[in-house]
Amino acid sequence: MRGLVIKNTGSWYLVRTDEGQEVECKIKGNFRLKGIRSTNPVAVGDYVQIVLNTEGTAFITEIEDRKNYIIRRASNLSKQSHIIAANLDQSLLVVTVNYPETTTVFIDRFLASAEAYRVPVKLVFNKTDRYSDEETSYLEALCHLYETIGYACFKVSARTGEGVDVLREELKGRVTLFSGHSGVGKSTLINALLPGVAARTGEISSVHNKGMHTTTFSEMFPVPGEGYLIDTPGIKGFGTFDMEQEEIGHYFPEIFRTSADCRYGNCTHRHEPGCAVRQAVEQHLISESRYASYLNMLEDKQEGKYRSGY
Ligand SMILES: Nc1nc2c(ncn2[C@@H]2O[C@H](COP(=O)(O)OP(=O)(O)OP(=O)(O)O)[C@@H](O)[C@H]2O)c(=O)[nH]1
Ligand SMILES: [Mg+2]
Ligand SMILES: [Zn+2]
Repeated sequence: MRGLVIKNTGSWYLVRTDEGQEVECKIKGNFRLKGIRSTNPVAVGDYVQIVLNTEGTAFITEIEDRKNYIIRRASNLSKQSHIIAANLDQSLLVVTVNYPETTTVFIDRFLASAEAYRVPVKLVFNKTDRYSDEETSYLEALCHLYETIGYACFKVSARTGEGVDVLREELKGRVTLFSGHSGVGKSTLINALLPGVAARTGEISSVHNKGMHTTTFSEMFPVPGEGYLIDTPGIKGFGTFDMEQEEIGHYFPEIFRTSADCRYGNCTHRHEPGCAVRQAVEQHLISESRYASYLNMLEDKQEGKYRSGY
């Protein structure tokens, strides 16, 4: 029997069969992603074959080839990876300029990783009801920056409903991954977008101005008509998993376009003479914050470490 993995709670997987039945499943056999050690061989969004047993549960016996997937390092020191979700049409990165703060380094690392996995990303700026004038101006400046590069931006408030109808249109007929720091309001937004769904939400800590990791497992919710929305646990960092140093510039669209004019083909845009990217930064054609994020990603390649802070 064929089905879709809609939830992953540690050792159990909830599978919705093509007939619409929901079955709790375990894994049988040894699934390996070519050469990559993963903490979860099967991910939300995977299409699988299952074999029912007499207790009404089932074994997952086969995974269909994935169209794509988003993966990250399981933890700071770990060599293992964690597949966040598979078979995505797009990813929405939920961002807040405050409560909690999302830095441009975090945004840019996420965007670059999604480019590497060929998953289109859009940015959703949430909690517009809560910002000061200064924070609102900063948010406007960020939207302008990312729209100029080519990333669509949406301004919403899950609390007041502002912008939610416009965002709902983006979900129709697509499998969409929701990502972002803990506490930015992913689950609250899902509840606003899909009435009838009850995603669990939590407060942000008043002491640390950070989320409390309320959502602990990825889960797919059906979008009326067609499509799915995937709620995920908040992420702290996004390691540059399986990305080569020379590749990083390819995943910053404006840096990649400009690099065609660098004197050297293998220019890393740091200190090489005739670097068109550095010149564009000086002329404010490429934003300093984007260039800083690029350097930040290059650096952790050089140091060979994963930066938990991003
Ligand atoms: N003012 C305001 N608060 C919001 C908004 N959206 C969410 N919140 C609040 O932010 C807090 C965190 O919301 P969640 O939806 O649990 O955040 P999350 O991103 O799912 O967090 P994790 O599951 O931990 O990753 C809750 O107290 C929400 O009520 C918003 O648009 N405006
Ligand atoms: Mg949540
Ligand atoms: Zn260069």
